[in-house]
Amino acid sequence: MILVKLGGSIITNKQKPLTPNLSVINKIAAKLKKIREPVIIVHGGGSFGHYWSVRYDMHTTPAKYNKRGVTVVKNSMVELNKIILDLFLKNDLNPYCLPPTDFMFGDKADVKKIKEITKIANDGFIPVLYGDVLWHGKNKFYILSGDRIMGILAKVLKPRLAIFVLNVDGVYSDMKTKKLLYEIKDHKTAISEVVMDVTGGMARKIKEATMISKCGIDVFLVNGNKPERIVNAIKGKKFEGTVFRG
Ligand code: IP8
Repeated sequence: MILVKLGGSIITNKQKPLTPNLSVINKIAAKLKKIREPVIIVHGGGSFGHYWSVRYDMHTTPAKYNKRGVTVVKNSMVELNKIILDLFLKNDLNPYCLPPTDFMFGDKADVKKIKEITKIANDGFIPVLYGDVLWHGKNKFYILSGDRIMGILAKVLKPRLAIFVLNVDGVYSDMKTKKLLYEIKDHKTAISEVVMDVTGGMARKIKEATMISKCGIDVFLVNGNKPERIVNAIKGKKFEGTVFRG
């Protein structure tokens, strides 16, 4: 089984609020059709969920956020999720929508429910999960990122490999020359090398990728504008991107 995270930066246009990258989602869906192994998809918020989270100053830390903010973030994620489900359907895939409330209790993962996701994938569906705003208890809410969901799933399900689909080629050691790091084996060195040059988003991905690879799982970071790279990573072919060796 394979875990794939579709980053918000690739499935939406982050410069334009509430704008999906329909052609990219469509091309990725067409490539997923070629995969003969159970796949679980997780997607991010991009110019849908992140746009509203920033407007309402909502973060991953549980707090009493603006109620309207909670509602519009949630609503925007449902909207983006529906766009993805529709394009998967159009490409003859069988998406199975799973909002995080289906497998989380507050900020705790429901391990039984998470194990069920593999069974759904084994039955020929593509479970589609996504980052969202979640109730934490006592009127507090928090943003659960898709990257965090990847870490939670990987720990329980131990997939054959995990892939983060981005809008860049992978992890750059140097943002000026855009020198790509092809393979990261020594995780501590990798993080200290790149963290000063990356955005918060990339730093978070590196953190989750490192954690997942420490469970013995290979983690690939690939550019979704070249969706054949996703297939190459899955089929063990030569590909362009960054691998965190498990
Ligand atoms: O794009 C965030 O998920 P991410 C989801 O994976 C929301 O960080 C609601 C902003």
